[in-house]
Order: sequence, then structure tokens, then C-alpha cells
Amino acid sequence: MRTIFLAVSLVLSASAFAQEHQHQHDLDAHLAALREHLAANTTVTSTLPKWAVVPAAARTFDIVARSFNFTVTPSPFVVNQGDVVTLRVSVPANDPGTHGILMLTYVETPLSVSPGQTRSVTFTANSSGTFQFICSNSGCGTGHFDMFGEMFVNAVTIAAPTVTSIAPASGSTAGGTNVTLTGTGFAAGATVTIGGVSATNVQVTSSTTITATTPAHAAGAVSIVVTNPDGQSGTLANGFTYALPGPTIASISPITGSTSGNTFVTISGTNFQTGATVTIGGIAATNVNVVNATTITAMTPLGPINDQLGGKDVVVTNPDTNKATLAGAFNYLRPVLALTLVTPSAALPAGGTKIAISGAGFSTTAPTTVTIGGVAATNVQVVDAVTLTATAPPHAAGPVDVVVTSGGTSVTIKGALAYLTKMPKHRAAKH
Ligand SMILES: [Cu+2]
Repeated sequence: MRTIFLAVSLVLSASAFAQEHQHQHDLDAHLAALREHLAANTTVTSTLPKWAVVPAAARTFDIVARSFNFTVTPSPFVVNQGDVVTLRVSVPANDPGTHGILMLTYVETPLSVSPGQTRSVTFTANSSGTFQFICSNSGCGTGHFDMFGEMFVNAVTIAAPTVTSIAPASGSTAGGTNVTLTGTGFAAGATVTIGGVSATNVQVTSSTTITATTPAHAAGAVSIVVTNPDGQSGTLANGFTYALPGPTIASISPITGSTSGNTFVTISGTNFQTGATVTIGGIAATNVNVVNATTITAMTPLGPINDQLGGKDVVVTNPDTNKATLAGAFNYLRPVLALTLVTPSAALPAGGTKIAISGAGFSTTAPTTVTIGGVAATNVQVVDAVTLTATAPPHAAGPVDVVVTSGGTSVTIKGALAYLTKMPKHRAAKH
């Protein structure tokens, strides 16, 4: 008895399973047929990339399903790409059938609604085109296949990104500058090139802001290009300038030299560029030679005449105007008073000839006097560390000595000036 009951029970449950299985199979076949029908009546014209789907508007449509049609309110059933669409589907209480909605892309799982019931489904319309929907309930009766309608999704054009600014707008040729790009239409996954080289650490902070790190690049102005995942790009022409790093000075050797200048010095440092200039104590050095990026040779300029000799700044200025200063690095030494030349070498016996005396060790700190043929010259001026000027006094014809005295020291050039008995040739022509 017990055995028979079990057997019957097994047969029964196996039979129920078979029926259920058959029923499910019929439903699947029916849905497949509906989907096939819908596919022939669905046209997708474009699909926005996921990043570009920005909820544009919330749209709600009331759909009344009855035997055997759909009524959509408001009408027409049109939305824009990006809209968030809610369908409220109801079946009148007195309708004889249970209906439902199936729509490819947007309502792939049948939404079944019983008489007197309202059910909703919400989706984002990221694909444009024409989407037919149909009653998903095959058992609603004759006329079931006449229950369909259409939803239209207008295509939305995705604008290309624009780049309006970059900050900072310049950085080292070595790269590594963290920059912020400002613009419009930046999409997640956008890439950035600067001077044609990919930037690193690109972060699309928002549709209007991207942060990135500059790559290494040769000096000069370069363009910034932002490219969205859809291939559209925006360019800021010559928006970023790669600058060579500024120079630095480590040392100057020797650190002392004569106020007469022309001390050969070697300046060591970094990032010296061809064409760099050098000043010492604010005065241009001469014979500047940029040996390489770390070495410059030059001749010192004249030192001061006021005996403020120590701690002159050494400055290297690159052609791009970047400069480096080694403060108080060079010290001048005033050499022993010396004379080398008097020009012109001739004067009029009446006096009044302005002469220049070249030498070394001239300064303004001690009184400087000049005698010419034993007579004091007037208007003695220390022009610089190696030049004096004075006015020759009247004197009888003949060669005379020029003597300069300063700080208790006297130096003589014998026969440096000749007083002439005859008028110089160019004056003899005058009548
Ligand atoms: Cu139906």
C-alpha cells in the first residue's frame, strides 16, 4: 500500500513537472516569437556612450492596455536620448484580459499587468530610434497581435570637447608639472596629449575640468589636445610653454681679481645656455664663453674706484631671461699704482690740452694729483680704475714727465708728453 502510494505520488509529481515544463517552454517560445516580431519593427539609429548619457529630463507616460490596444498619454510617445523614462502601465478593472508590455532594448523583461492593476518600469533612453512595443501576454485573446505601439527616441548630438585654458601655462622641459585643463564636454576616459606626447595621471574631474601631469618635451610652445572616448577632440593651440630650467651658479674661480679687470674666471653651475651673459657687480663681463651647460669662462670687468672692493654678485642670465645669482662671490683687489700711457702725446705750450692717463690702481678714496713738467695739472678726474683725465698746464716747449701721486705713492712716466713749439699741422691750415 505504502509502495503504491509513493509510486502514484511520484507519477503525479513527474506529470506536474512535465506540464509545468511544457508551459514554460510555450512561454519561452512565445516570447521568442514576440521578440522576433519586435526586432523587425525596431530601429536603433545611435547609442550614446555610457559616459555621454546625462539625465536630460524625467518623462512619465501613462499607458492603458486594454483588449486590444494601447493608449499612451501624453501623445506623441517621443523622448530624447538621455531622458529618464517611466512607463505607468495599467489595465482597466473591467477588461477581460491580463496584458503586458515587451519592448526591445528598454523593456526586455515582460511587464505583466492584471485588470485593475498599475505597474511601472523606468529606463534611460540611451539609444535613439524607433522602438515598437507589444503585449507580452499571449493569453489575452484574439487580437493580441494587434496590440502594439511605438516609442520614438530622438538622437542627441554629442558635442566635441573644447579646451579653453591650462594652468599653469608653462613648465619644465623635464615634464612632471601638474596642470589643470578647463573646457567643456570632457568625458570620463578622455585622453590628453601635450605637444603630441601623452600626459600622465589624467583625471577627468568633471565635464569641465581635467587634471594631468605634463610629459617631458623640448622647449617651446605646444598645443594641448583632449580626446574623448568617441574620438572627438578639442585643441588649445600653443597653450603650454616648455621652458628650460633656470641656471644655477655653484662657484666662481678665482674669487679675487684686480680692479683693472680682465681676470680670467671660470663659473661653475648648471643649465647654462649658449648665449648666456655674465655680470659681476652689475657690470658686464667680457669674452664670455659658455663652454657647456655647467661651465662658463669670462674676463672680469673693471672693478670699482671707491675701494668698496668685496662681495660682488655674479649673475648668469640665459637667453630665455632665466638668471642665477651667486651673491657676493667675487672680490676686487686694488693693485699698486701704475702708469702705462698718456694720450695724446703732444700738448700746446699755452696749456689747456685734455689728456688721458692710462694705468692701474686708480681710486677716488685718496686725493690724486697730476704734475706735468713739474706743474700741477687741473681738472684731474678718476674716470675708472685704469683711466685718469686732466688738463695740461702751460709749459715751455719740450718733452716733460707726467707724475701721478695718490695715497702717498708717486709714479712717473718720463717724457710722456711733448709741448710743441709749432702749431699742429691741422691748425696751420687755418688763416
Ligand atoms: Cu494582451
